[in-house]
Amino acid sequence: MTTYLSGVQPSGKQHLGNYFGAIRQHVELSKEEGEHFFFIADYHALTTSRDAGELREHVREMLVTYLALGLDPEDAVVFRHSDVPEVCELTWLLACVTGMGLLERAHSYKDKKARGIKPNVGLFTYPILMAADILAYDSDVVPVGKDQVQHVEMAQDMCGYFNGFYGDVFVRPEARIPKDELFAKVPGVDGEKMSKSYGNDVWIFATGKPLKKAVARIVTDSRPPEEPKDPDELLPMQFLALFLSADELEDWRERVRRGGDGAPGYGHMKQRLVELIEDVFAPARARREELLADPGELERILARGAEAARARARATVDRAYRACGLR
Ligand code: AQP
Repeated sequence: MTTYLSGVQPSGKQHLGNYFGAIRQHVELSKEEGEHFFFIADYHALTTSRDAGELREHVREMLVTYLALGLDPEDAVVFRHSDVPEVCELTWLLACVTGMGLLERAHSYKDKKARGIKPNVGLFTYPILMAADILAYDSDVVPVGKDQVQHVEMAQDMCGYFNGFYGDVFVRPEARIPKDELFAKVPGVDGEKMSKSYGNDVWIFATGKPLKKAVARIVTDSRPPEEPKDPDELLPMQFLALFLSADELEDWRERVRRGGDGAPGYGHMKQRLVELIEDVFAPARARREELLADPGELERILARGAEAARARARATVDRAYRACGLR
C-alpha cells in the first residue's frame, strides 16, 4: 500500500501557488487507494512567526482551507505538526548523520538569504525537520510544488545516510509534482514564483475589491490591445491558463496573437481572471464560513489526527532509536 504525506505551512493565507502546486493534489490523492497523512506545518512556520495569537489563527485557517477544498478526515489523517513532537527527536537523529554542505546547498535557504531575509538556525535546518516529517510515516510519495523537490531529495539523502550506517530503518520517499510546469511553479504577480514571503501572492479566497486589487498588480507593459503579441510572454495569460478550459484558452491566445480590432487588452484579461477566481472558489469559500462557525468540530478533527499520526511516528522513532543504539 502506498503512503502519501505532505504538509503546508500555516504562514498566512493560502495562495494560488499553494493550491495548484500542492493542496489540489493532496485532495485528489486522498481519494485514491493508500494511506494519507496531511499536516499543518506549524513547527516550520516558527522559523518566521513571532506572534502566538497569529500563528494559532493561521493554523485554524489552514485546517479550514484544507477541509473547505475537500480534504475529508475520513480519507486522510489531517493533523497539526506540533502535535507530533516525535519528529523533533527524529530531526536530531538525522542531524547527526547529515553534513553541513548538504544544507548549505538548499536553494530555498539561499534564495531567502539573497532577498535579505536574515536566516535563523531553524530556517537553515528546516530540510532536516522536513526529512523527519517524511521519514516518520514511512512515506512513499510526497506531493509538493517544484520548489520543494530539492528538500525531498535531501530527505532521500538523509534516509540513505542513516540506513547506510544502521541498516534498513527508513523508507526512501519520492517527490510528486504536478505534470504541468505552470501548476508546479505558479508565478506571482511580479512573475517570480508566487510566495507569501515575497508579497506577490493572491489569496484563493479573496473576493470583491481586495481580489481586484491583488489581480491589478499583475505586471504588464504599455503595449495597446491591437498590437499582436506572443501570449506565452504575457503574465496575465499565464494566470488565465491556470483556470480556463483548453478551448477558451486557445480562443484568448489566438485573439492576442492576431491583435487588431477586438483583441483583448490586459484589463480584459484581469477582469476575466477576477471572475474565474471568484467562481472557482465560491463553493469552498462558502464552506469555509460554515467551518469557521464550528470551532469544536475543528478541535475534534485535530485531536483525532494527532492520535493517529503520533502513534505512527512513535513506532518509527523507536525503530530508529534501537537501530542507532539509544535503546
Ligand atoms: N508558487 C508556487 N507554485 C507551486 N507550488 C507552490 N507551493 C508554494 N508556492 C508554490 C507549494 O505549496 C506547498 C506549501 O508550501 P510551503 O509550506 O513551503 O510554504 P508556504 O509558506 O505556503 O509557501 P510559500 O508561499 O512559497 O512560502 P515561503 O514564502 O515561506 O517560501 C508546497 O508543496 C510548495 O511546494
